[in-house]
Amino acid sequence: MEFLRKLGIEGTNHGTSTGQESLGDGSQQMIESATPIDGSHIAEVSVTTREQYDQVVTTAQDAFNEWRETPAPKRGEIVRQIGLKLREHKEDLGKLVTYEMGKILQEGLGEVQEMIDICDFAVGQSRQLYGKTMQSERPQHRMYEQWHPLGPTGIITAFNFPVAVWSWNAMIAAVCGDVMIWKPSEKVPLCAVAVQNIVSEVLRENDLPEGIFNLVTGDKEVGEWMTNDERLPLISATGSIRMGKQVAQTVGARLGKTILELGGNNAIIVSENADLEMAARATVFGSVGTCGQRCTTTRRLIVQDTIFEDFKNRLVQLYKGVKIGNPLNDDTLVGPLVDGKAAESMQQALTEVQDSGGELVYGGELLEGNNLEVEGGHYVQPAIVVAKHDYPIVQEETFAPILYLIKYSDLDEAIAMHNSVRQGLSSAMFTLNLREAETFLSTRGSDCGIANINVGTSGAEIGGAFGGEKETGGGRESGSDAWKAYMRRQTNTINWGKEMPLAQGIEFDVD
Ligand code: UN1
Repeated sequence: MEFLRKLGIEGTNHGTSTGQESLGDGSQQMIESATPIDGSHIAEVSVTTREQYDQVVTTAQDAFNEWRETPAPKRGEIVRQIGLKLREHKEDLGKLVTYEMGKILQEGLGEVQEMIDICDFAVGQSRQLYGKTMQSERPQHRMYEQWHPLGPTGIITAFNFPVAVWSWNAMIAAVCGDVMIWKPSEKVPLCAVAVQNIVSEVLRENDLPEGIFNLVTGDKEVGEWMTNDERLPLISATGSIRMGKQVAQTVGARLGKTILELGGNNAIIVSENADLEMAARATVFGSVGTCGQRCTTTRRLIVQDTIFEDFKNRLVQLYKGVKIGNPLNDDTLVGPLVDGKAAESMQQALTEVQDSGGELVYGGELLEGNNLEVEGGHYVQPAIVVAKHDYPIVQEETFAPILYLIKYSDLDEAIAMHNSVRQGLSSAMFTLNLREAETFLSTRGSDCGIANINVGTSGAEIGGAFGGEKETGGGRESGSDAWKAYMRRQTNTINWGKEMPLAQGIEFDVD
């Protein structure tokens, strides 16, 4: 396929950026990448061995010595060039994201746009790594803080955003002067190989060491090499809460730093004072977009009792119009789930919620081979279930398009239900009432990292800090001052006088 060729993807690909082995002689373990669209084979990627991993880290350490001495705005210039190259490859890379992960083409392209946006942001950031100047209590002393790069940074990403989440981390960390070691999800290794090809080309064109951006490929074991590795001062990991807890413990045990972006269980509160048309549209994008596989997916809808029936019917109407099928087709809004396991956990969740007393009001069917023009993928009908907020399954993040509808009568009750889950990523309220809106955003309102009014839970812009509280892990990535997590802070005090006064007025005379 032409787009694969243009991204440098071959039948067999190197999954490790350095120490490249000869492929195809059977000595190297391979991962097969198949498309969720119809299950057909795309290409293979080699798995990183322990020896290759160590070589990658050494290469990264060497590159770090050069990169950290490069002025930050010059590092920004490299990121600018990466942004330009991503623009050139937007169509092809967007298509590969769709092909390998299964999200619709609009979203595949959107994901590459998110990479381009963060590049632009990071270029500006490269001239704004500000430290503060403080007033010293001692005469003729100057006090300030400065920020230094941390070192080789491990980036572990999930299948659902195969390229964008890496770029939030990597582009910011790059201008901060760090070098990167990326382990993508083994479900989408080709997207990572394609991105690696793009950044390597920019590095070569600028005579910079290729060890600035590194790639390793494999399963959990490779991730564990990284989390245990004292040579990596920072691990940024995106994925499940279970995975995040392991990462936090392992990295914490060696007192390393983490940025964790884990599960969400995002809700929208829809008040009787909302513009219901807007609320319904935002809900549909948030709940069925990416086939319910975003960490920001709308999973719970907390609707005021006075409009509950009306709003439920509106949603069912809209859901009926959602075209499910091949994500490469222009009119498709929902593509396949990533694999059979995802389809299974969706079915399990639906059984469980109905056992608890929930009422399935729409969807939930597996569509394999059923009225679809493609076969071999795991296509599902997004589901709407009327539920109670305390059903055990409603507390869980099921990575599939299931929307739980929950009734409320007053706002305090709605907020209490909203905040009753263990996750705390994204949240929203639809209302045109100022008091309600401000209550939702106040200290007794949403406990999430992201809280919106009349904007849904998913589809955040890169300019804000992205991440969440509680079991979502507390990390922040992409915009605002998220850059600080990729650097170490140093407080400097300089005495330019002729006396040696001590702080706190302490007298300590030695004569
Ligand atoms: C994720 O699902 O891990 O806010 C990231 C959003 C996207 C990013 C989602 N910009 O939905």
